[in-house]
Amino acid sequence: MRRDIWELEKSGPFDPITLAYAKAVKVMQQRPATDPTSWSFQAAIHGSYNNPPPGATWNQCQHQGWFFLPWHRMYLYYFERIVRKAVLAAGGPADFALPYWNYSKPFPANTLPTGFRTGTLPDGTACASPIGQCQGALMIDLNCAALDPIFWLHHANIDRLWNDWLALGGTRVNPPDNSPLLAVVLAVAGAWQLTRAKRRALFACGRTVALPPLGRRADAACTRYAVLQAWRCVKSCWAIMLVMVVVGHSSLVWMVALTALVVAEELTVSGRRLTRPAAGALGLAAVAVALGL
Ligand SMILES: [Cu+2]
Repeated sequence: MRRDIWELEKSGPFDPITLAYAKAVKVMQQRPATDPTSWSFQAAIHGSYNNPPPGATWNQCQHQGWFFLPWHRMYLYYFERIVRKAVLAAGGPADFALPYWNYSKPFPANTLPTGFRTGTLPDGTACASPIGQCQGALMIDLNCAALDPIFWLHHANIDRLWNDWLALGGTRVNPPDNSPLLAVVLAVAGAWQLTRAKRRALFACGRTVALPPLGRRADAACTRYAVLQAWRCVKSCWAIMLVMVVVGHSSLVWMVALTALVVAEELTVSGRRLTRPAAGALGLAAVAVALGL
């Protein structure tokens, strides 16, 4: 169970949980940088100025997107397991979990917990300090943030807020996994590209008519033409539009690719030659989504 750090530290720095964490941090800092369970390696998974050793996946942190929450939850989960192992190996509390820092509470909870301000452990030994390009206020730099022990308590708090938000209920739910539906609509869109109806609609979509030059007759003809034309375009592209609906606004890449396809088909002379290659691409995308690639 993750606890509120300021509840733990109410009566002073280094309660058993904070102390166990501090000691585990030190153990991890003493491990060689090539050890995936070392402090610097764990931090580098988030971000680093150094080049990753062969086979390591560094610089993975996900920000400014929906993936921020699940990515950091996953990251925190494995980090906590590593810390727990070090805590237990050192004879620390059996119920150890990372505390969280709820900085939205009033003073003093909105300040850095006391145990995190000192450079010395209660036994008099010094905490190791970061080296290289990461100095000073680590949390303001994504390539250094995870080197700061408070980083993990900040993310434990975000992880908690996610749960609190869900617990409020109503429309607050995690987005559903719509990949099975997406695979189906992609397959449908691919198949539709191969039909004669699609090619006929696309051909009709590009047709122009002569309109009366002036007056009410021109207005009426314009309106009629616009409605007819819109209908033809929907008939040509409904399947691709369906894919867009299912994808939603979750992925810019999908939006750009599908819009480019529609524009190329409808607005270029050679667009009609695109129907078959596009069918192939949509079919491949359907398979990729179905396989979870
Ligand atoms: Cu991050």
